[in-house]
Amino acid sequence: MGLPVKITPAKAAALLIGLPLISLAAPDNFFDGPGQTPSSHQVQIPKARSKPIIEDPRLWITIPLPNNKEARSAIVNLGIAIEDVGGGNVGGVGTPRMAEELRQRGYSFTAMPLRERFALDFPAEDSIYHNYERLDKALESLASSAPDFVSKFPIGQSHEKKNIWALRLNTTAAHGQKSEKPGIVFMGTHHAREHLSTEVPLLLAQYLVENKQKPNIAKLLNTRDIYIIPMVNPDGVEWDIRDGSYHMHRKNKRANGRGSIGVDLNRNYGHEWGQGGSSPDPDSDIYRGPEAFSEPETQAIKNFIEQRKDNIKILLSFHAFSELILYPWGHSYDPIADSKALGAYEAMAKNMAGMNGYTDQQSSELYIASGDTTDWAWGAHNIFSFTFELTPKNFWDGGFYPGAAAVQTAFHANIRPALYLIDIADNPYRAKAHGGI
Ligand code: 0X9
Ligand code: ZN
Repeated sequence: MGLPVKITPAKAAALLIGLPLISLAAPDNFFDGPGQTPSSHQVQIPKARSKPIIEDPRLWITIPLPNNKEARSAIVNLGIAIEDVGGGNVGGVGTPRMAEELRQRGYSFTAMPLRERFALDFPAEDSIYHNYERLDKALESLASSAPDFVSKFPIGQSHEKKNIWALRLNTTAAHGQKSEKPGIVFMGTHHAREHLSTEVPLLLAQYLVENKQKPNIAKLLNTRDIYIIPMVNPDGVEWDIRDGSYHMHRKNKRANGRGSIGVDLNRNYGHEWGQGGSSPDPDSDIYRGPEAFSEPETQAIKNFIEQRKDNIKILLSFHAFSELILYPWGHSYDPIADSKALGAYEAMAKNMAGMNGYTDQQSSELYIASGDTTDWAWGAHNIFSFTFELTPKNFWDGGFYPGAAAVQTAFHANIRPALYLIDIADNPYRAKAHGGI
């Protein structure tokens, strides 16, 4: 759900004073599209440029709202992607047309160009994060450091033909061989700007390889089939960090026409696709795509899971931010129908919350969203599936771009939950809350 840099209270105050907050009293032509407002905080643009600059028409919209899921779902159903909840407001990303829709419906709100709201800093200090090329190398070096049980392979390609890499840790089955062992898959970066969600699964892979001699880790490695896919949306990641600055890009790189870019991969999965909390508008940050699984990236995940559905029992998709542990359903306020499975979900979520301090809840408690990874993995294949919204807890502590220090914080918070899930993948129904497994 955020900010490009660590924002100190002083910086935040300067930001609020220094940037024009556009309210409903703004000039009439404000909602006419991009390029209407002067900016003293433009994105830094290098002089030589091979591609034309694409103006970003999106707005940061702040809406005073009662603190309940129905009120938030009404907002996402206009196509606005909610990114921040708290203090009596929600903040999110929308288009001028969506702001106009809010106005017509009588909402009071403020809106300002996203590029002004977020173009505050540049990521030289964040070089600890992995772009696509560095991730490729890191995975390669892990695989070659332990060829006896680690393999690296592509599960498909993105729109721009980048390989979507997976790492497999299995002590008995070589790459391509089926395994009888219970399987688990960790994923990161469906959403481009959530870079921390690449780092945590990558560090998990490194941790498992480096600690393979420790008895508890050796036991997990010997008895499980572990997959790690740290960057599901490589095109989006590269687009978010183009020009050495952050661009608040969420979606993939599908060319929607008329300069509009991207499908929200976490609205493109095929369980109850096209329902609430997703948008048919290509300009929306929660654009669901023309049909379920229209995108090569979600197709790759679908094929990957379906080839292994006999042994994959658990899925964890890392996102950012808010420090939440979410489980299905996301498309409906109803709980899942199978009460035994619901008990197992709740117990696992509660236990993991006890380890990382995050808040555990059904996904739709946050807001309705249809077409996400976990609804599909559970709905289509009964794979116990979680979304973790990583650190920070809120927008003012860095949002999507919390800085280098957040990498260790997020990893340390989540290594125990990750090991717990690997352990319980043999039978998630043995989960018991409060001190049990
Ligand atoms: O909206 C999303 O896709 C996820 N949040 S994020 O800020 N990373 O974009 C949450 C998906 C969980 N599902 C529901 N809230 N229904
Ligand atoms: Zn996300």
